[in-house]
Amino acid sequence: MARAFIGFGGNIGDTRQLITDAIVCLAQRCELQILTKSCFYQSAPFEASGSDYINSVIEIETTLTPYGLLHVCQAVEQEFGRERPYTNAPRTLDLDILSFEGVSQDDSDLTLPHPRIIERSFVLLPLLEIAPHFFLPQLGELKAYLPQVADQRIEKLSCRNCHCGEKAVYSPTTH
Ligand code: PH2
Ligand code: MG
Ligand code: MG
Repeated sequence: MARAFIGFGGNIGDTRQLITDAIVCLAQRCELQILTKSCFYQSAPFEASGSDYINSVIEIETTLTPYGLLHVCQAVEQEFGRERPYTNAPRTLDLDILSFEGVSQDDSDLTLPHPRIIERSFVLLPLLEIAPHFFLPQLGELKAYLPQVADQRIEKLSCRNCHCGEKAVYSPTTH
């Protein structure tokens, strides 16, 4: 069994519902279990165009290999109508493997850990919400990178089961 983190994002349609449904879809696979889900975050498109994105991150445990998990993620993207007309085009649903326990690789099809984790508030914030001490051997504690993304607009959305949306906008002094 390996632990892995998957990031979700989208900016076409009802993305909260799409991510929720995609997680249900993943949960039905016997090769993986969902361990933790972050809240939803609304963020400005980063090096991309279109509407604001909704993002979230989950932690899973899986018997799949990294490429096995990639194929599952791509199948879910297809199921939810993902099209790829051009790089960073607006999308219904994007699933990115952020890290896979014990794996560091630089393949053109799958680089692990994800090479841009620390550059993006829409990845760092939900990831650190569910794994506050997340550490990568190459990078150290990821929370150290929060100040570098503090200028990227992002808002934690409130959800039914917690009061997480009460502090609306990320501020480096409160995390
Ligand atoms: N995904 C991208 C490019 N830019 N910006 C935000 N806010 N959220 C995303 O998920 C995102 C992005 C490419 O995958
Ligand atoms: Mg992506
Ligand atoms: Mg992707």
